[in-house]
Amino acid sequence: MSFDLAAYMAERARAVDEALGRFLPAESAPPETLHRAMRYSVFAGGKRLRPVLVIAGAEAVGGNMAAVMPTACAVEMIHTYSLIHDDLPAMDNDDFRRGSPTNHKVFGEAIAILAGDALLTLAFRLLADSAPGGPDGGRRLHDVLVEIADAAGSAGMVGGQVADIESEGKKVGAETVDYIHTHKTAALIRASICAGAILAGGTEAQLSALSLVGRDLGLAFQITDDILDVTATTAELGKTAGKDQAQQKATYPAVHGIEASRSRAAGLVTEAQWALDRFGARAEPLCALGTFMIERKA
Ligand code: GRG
Repeated sequence: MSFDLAAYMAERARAVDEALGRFLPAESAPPETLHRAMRYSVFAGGKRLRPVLVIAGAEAVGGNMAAVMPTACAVEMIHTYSLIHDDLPAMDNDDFRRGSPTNHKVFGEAIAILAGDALLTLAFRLLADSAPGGPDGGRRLHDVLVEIADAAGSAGMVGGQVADIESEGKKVGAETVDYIHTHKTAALIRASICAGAILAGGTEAQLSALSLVGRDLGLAFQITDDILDVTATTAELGKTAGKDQAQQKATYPAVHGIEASRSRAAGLVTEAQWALDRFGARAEPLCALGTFMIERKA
């Protein structure tokens, strides 16, 4: 029987939602507006792909969901902060995200900025408490903090976002698009898988393999995102379609064309799935998530 990814994702996303509900400050706790804004975007209906990848990364090396749940939630908070800030008028200036009005449309720009700041900070507060037991628990926690901080900061997502902004309206080459995609998107996806595997005690060899798998899957995810921006509708995406072309963004289809972009994304997933072979049945979820990255419709 083939692996039931929909059931796997639904079950884990449900557990992540429940944990996020506990980790986020209550709406009734002051400052209420800020906490409402944080919860508004976190619970706006995301796929929970990155927290599921933290869990799947842990499972690939024999770990389990409960032990990595705070880390999984931290990664989702960092992702949500990036979306809130990306949607601001100073950046992508979007009115819709996850099918609802963007955070600044509901709460105003100042609160949206601060909700993003508070989510990023809370994520690291959660990570601080995530050390696994055992003699090397402290080292594993250190390695996870380094992975996630590097992936989220100027060496990762923020750096990629800057390159993205600076490339708008310019004719850029394949190397620049690869830089943007590997930093803006793939870095956090790679770090999600690796963080789960580090906490679960993956060996050096396993972590190197998963690092490459994460990079390939992250790049395939963003290439697919670029393709969907051209081929899907606003209703399907829950955000404005066709914006990349309108804003003259550096994308895979713009540089390579749609067909070459599709085959590059498929090639990356195949490469990742080969590398996952050595993990056996434990990596079935990661393999299936790879296929999902390129077959998703939103
Ligand atoms: C503002 C620091 C900063 C960074 C922004 C992540 C990002 C960088 C911008 C968001 C816009 C964008 C197109 C990002 C690429 C990554 C991406 C496709 C995000 C959407 O991720 P999904 O599809 O979203 O997992 P859901 O809503 O399902 O969580």
